[in-house]
Amino acid sequence: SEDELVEIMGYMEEQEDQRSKDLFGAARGKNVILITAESVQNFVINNTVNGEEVTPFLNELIKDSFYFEEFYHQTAQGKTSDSEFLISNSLYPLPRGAVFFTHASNEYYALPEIMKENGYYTASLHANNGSFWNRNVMYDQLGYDRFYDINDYEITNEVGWGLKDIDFMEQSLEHLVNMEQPFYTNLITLTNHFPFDLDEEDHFIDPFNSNSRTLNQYFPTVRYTDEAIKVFFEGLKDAGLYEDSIVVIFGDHYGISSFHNRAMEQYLEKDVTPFVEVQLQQVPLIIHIPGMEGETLSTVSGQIDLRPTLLHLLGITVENQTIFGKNLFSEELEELVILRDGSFITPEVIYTNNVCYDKRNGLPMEEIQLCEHYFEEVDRQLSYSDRIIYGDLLRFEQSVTADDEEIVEDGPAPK
Ligand code: GP9
Ligand code: MN
Repeated sequence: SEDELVEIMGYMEEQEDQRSKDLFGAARGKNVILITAESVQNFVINNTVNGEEVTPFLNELIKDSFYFEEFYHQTAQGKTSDSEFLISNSLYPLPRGAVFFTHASNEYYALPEIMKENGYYTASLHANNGSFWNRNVMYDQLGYDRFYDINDYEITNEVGWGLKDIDFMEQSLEHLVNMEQPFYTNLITLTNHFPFDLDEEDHFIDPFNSNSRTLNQYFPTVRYTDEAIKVFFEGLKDAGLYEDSIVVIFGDHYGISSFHNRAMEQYLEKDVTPFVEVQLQQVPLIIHIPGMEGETLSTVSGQIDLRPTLLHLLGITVENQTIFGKNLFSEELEELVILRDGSFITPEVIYTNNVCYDKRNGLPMEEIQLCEHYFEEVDRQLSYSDRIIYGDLLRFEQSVTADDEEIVEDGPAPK
């Protein structure tokens, strides 16, 4: 009967609440190691090319991790720096230009700063020029204690702009070993960057075979980064840091643009419609907490959600903050992910280019209301976020929230 279902659903909700509560502080006090996996898209996970796994290490790691299988990048022209902005601030990047360049002197209340307030040493590690994306300026605003840039690495093995990922991981480990604990760090990889050039000797798998040299070469470079992450985990264990750390791996943005849709169709063996193109904006999110059981979550989620999710796991509550992301373990989660171009995704629909697609079959829907319902919310979030950045509004954050508290004090006493 209906009552039975109500009872069962009530039970499920309870379970969920309990899980969220149990996870609060599950990683309290641990070192936090983010790995920004350059250009790694989600379609390579648990996938093969010429019969060989593209990401054998990550595929194994996922079994012992929280793996969000429908997690979207929300970056725009600021590429990697936009991903850093999303994760640090849980705000949207700008529709044009890179906020790291255009608004680097704004007031922010960013994740590194919050971690610092909670007793963490904070650092970003990236073997490229410190001025790339204006990082050396913006990082001060975000609250990093230290930026390990190209000058902190011995250039043993170069590709493109920087050190190859395996060397980068080995040398980064030395920095971590000498770091004050607990630390919050972001390791930004580089080898898997367009145009995906890599010496033959570093190829663990063969390229794909299509008329897109870019897509063909993408597979061996992703495979190389997967190997670098494996090397990192082994090093972490050897150094005795593994048990005291959590590792969060995520893709920063797409690597294969729509110019390569034809080759992509050949690889995926299906048409790349606008519906599929939005899904190709999925990047992996893997949260590995040593000793915890793995779980694959189908929650519709995005980079903007990482900060509150991470803080939940660390058991850190932030009082005065202006963010758009949501704790992905929350019991009241409304699953809505907004991409920077105004496309959006829910468990039921994908809206892009003025078409509302039904997720069950990938076809345009007759009932546009299912999408229309979200238009206001999507506009509001993007425009509020833009206004915060353009108006440097976070400089008022502490005084506005202090005013709020006064109002509460003047009001009726809480029961
Ligand atoms: C540059 C690296 C790559 O330092 O983060 O930048 P991208 O081109 O991906 O934004
Ligand atoms: Mn990038």
